[in-house]
Amino acid sequence: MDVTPTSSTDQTDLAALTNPNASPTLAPPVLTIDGDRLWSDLMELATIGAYDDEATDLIGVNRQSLTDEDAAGRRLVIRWMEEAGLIVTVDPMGSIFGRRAGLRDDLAPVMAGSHIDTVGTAGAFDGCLGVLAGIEAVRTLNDRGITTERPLVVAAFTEEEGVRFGTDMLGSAVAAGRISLEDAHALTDADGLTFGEELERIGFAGAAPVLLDPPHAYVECHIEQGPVLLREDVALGVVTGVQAISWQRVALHGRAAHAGTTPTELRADAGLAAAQVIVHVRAMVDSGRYGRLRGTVGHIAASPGLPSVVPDRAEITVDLRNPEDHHLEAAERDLAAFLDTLPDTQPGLRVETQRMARTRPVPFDEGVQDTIEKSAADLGHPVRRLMSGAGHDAQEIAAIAPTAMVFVRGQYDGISHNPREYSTPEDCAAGASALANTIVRLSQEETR
Ligand code: HGY
Ligand code: MN
Ligand code: MN
Repeated sequence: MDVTPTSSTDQTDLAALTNPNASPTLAPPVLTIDGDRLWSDLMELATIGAYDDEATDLIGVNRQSLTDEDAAGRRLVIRWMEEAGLIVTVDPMGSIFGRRAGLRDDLAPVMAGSHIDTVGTAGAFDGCLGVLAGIEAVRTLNDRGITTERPLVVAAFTEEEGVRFGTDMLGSAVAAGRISLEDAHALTDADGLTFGEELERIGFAGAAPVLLDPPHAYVECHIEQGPVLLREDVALGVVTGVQAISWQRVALHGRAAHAGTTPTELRADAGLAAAQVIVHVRAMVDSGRYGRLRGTVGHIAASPGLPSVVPDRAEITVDLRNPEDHHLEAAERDLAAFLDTLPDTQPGLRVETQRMARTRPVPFDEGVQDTIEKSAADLGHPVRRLMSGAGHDAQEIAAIAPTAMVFVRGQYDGISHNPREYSTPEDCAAGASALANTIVRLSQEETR
């Protein structure tokens, strides 16, 4: 890590940052974080929940929220936060906050954060980069003896992925008031264990307030998880917002029957119905009627799952996304109308749907975007502004504070939610340095 004041003015600026009476408007020095230290943390955290991924022949990460692996990852991150001098608190969702005092400690803090829970087939970067970059920014300030005007907070929100308890951005949605603590604690996983029970079991039911005091601003550093920055040969992106997300579970109830003896016209084949839904989702996307709709049936299960038995039950999840909410609503109506027609196609077939998640498109704060762009430019990095295809904690915190994100280029066409997810040490360091400089700039602001 090194703060490299490039001119005497920067020296003055540096002094200004440590002198409580100095004018906070001086431009701060350009900070560069310790990329090796950040990379070492990323790789160490990735060992927790590591598994041999047969499909890719790589080491993947499975550290789903509130598992023992997640608890171990939490303890490691809390240790790193405390070693960096942060005062750590935990809220009743298990979200972790590390606070660093500012010269004007009564002011609302600048917050940087993300998540450390992962999907079941993850790489080392999704979420973790944002939390560890926040800690690295603090270490960089410590190394140079810089105290920012405003306090800083590094956050790790619980269950951002939503793959265990069925609703993504859960911890940040509760902190920002979109989902109640009671509803969140009542959510269950595939084994019927509730979020609340599992949080108690791993010992992370914290006593901090449920609702987050609105920070002055929130910035999240995240791997892009898509191909745009790589294709345009740009290391960093400034995120303009997040598209709308709709998750629902569809259960199809038919009738079990012998695969050989049962005439086709007497069947209520749940597996067939599930296949028809999957084809219909893709047909909606290909129709062009719903703008830039993306549709994914990620979970497909049929029971009893035996070769000679007609499935009597099938369950699928439908993930629909769209930058324009009116198109997403129209696609949801289309799907609902299609599901209503299915019972007529097979006598006795019944269809059940359950809403899992629904978030609207979220635009990010222009001013925070501009601050990120300035910080990246100070580091010699041009940026590309882009919308996020993935959901993020930032979209929840945007409801209570000016918010934006810095994206870091991913390799291998930006694959993510897969062990092949990868960004280079250099690009991760660039993203973390841009984050560090952004939070310092934001910490000097009187108001927004
Ligand atoms: O689903 C998402 O986009 C995010 O990874 N939770
Ligand atoms: Mn993420
Ligand atoms: Mn993710």
